[in-house]
Amino acid sequence: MNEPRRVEHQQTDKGYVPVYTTAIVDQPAEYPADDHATWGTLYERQRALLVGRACDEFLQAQDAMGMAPDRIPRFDDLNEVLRATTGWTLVGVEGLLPELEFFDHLANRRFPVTWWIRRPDQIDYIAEPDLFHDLFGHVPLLMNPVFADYMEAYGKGGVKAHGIGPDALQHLTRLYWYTVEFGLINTPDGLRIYGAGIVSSKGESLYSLESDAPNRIGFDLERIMRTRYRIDTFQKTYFVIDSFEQLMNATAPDFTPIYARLDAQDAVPAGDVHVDDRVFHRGTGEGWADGGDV
Ligand code: HBI
Ligand code: FE
Repeated sequence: MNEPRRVEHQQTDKGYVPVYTTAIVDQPAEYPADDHATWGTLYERQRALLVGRACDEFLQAQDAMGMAPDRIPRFDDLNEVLRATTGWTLVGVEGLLPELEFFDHLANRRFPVTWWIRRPDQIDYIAEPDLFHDLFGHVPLLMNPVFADYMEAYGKGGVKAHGIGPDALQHLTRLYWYTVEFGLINTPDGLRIYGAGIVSSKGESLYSLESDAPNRIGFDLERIMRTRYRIDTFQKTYFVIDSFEQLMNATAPDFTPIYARLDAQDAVPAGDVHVDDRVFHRGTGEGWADGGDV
């Protein structure tokens, strides 16, 4: 089992968390059999759930990259196809990066992927992003040209927001959370998942589409940037985009006046629904995957 190296724990705004060095590291030449087995178990379990639940772009990209359950993919192999398709590459890191480093990578079409995978006893949940979350969850959609443009634009916006201050950063981090991590997309066949935090989670892959508990609200940039979120439970609200173009277009304007407007408004609790929200209801036929209640 490869353990993450050079880990220091520090008191940060996210609590007492491991803060890793920001260095780029090479993917280990070899992984122990246990690690490959963990990858395979998670890969097969998620793919079985995601056909009919994840958006086609995600599933097709994952296949096009040659990802498979038998072994942990090699970053170099993925980079060949990814670089040729959208100009993105993966870089190995120890784990969570300080925001500015993370944004700078995205702004340069580099996605930081944690080089180690969770232990077998963490297979159902791990509090921080590991190789499975990053590689299985985040990387495939970087093959989609429009989403790839959005991720670069997001990184550039993040570098700017970091220069403006912590409030702007908080607003922008919510946008990442409710799109890149926990986003849903509306399709002619119903609602589908594109968020990495959902596709890499067995429970949330089901809950996000089939439970009556959470709200599902149409994409609204400022509504999202005002809405709080929880990092330790399933989401109380999912935001639904109509297309990746909608996401890209929403990030085209300069956010400075938007941040000023948001600073003058209260944050919205994660579970709230407003009268002017475009709400997706079960049973209206608007975008429901079939499946049991969870
Ligand atoms: N670092 N390696 C890594 N991966 C992430 O997904 C990540 C990060 N640092 C910050 C961060 N995500 C979030 O704060 C984003 O919302 C910006
Ligand atoms: Fe993530």
